[in-house]
Amino acid sequence: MRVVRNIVILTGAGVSAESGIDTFRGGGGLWEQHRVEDVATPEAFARDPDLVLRFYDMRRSAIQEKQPNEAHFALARLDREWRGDLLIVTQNVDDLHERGGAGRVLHMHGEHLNAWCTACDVRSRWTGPLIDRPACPACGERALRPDVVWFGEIPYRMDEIHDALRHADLFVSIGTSGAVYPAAGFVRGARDLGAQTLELNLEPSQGSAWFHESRLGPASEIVPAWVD
Ligand code: BJW
Repeated sequence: MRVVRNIVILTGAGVSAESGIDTFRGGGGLWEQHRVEDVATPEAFARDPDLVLRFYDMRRSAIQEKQPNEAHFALARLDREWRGDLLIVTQNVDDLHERGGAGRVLHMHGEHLNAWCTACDVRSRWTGPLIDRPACPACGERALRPDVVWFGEIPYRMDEIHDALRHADLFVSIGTSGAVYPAAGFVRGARDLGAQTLELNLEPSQGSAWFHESRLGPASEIVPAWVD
């Protein structure tokens, strides 16, 4: 087995579940209350922007009251102490990795606390509601949308992610169902290139068979146990 120097960690909604942020799939998941097609596609936004903006305003306001949990803190410790390359690629749009103290974080599905101006293409920090159509701080147009990646859109910074995966000795997936591509395909790519692969999740994910090892349990317990 090769020596581990470079680590890529993929996180999903399960890492924030114990902070009180709903996951997407499964019992009680967000998609049980809202059809994906109604709220998380560019077509939905074009058809009913008020519905989509209200959905994201509600979630943006809720995450600001949530706190990082032991899984976020453990990953931040690893980030601080690991001397090799390390990248936390998160599918989450919350900021709990950063508030937990992690620095090397890449948000491939965007961030709730950013708005994207479709008129001038500038992204700005945005913590308030978008339903009232506020003006873009850069160009003044009322064309802000949540800076998140919807189905059918291309996730962010894919070149950087692929580059990190190419050099990874260890790929760890935490709290994600493996239902959404391209993130669901990272394990196969990393493994084909020789990385060891580890899954930490409450239950086996859809891609479980691709991992060399799976450890099951709540993230707040199994992530610190793995890190420490
Ligand atoms: C715990 C726990 C605890 C609970 N402790 N664990 C190939 C095949 C088929 C389809 C496609 C394909 N490639 C692309 C597609 C289309 C599509 C897709 O994947 N569809 C599938 C449904 C099949 N993908 C796309 O459209 C993507 N774009 C794309 O592919 O562009 C083409 C392209 C890519 C690359 C280069 C060039 C071109 C875009 C996908 C965008 C996803 N957007 C969302 C919404 C973001 C904004 C928002 O928040 O509203 O992202 S959807 C939603 O799913 C969100 C999440 O990031 C994402 C993943 O969900 P996640 O994190 O896995 O959550 P859950 O709920 O599914 O799972 C939670 C897990 O945690 C579970 O396993 C629990 O057991 C566990 N858990 N509590 C530990 N306490």
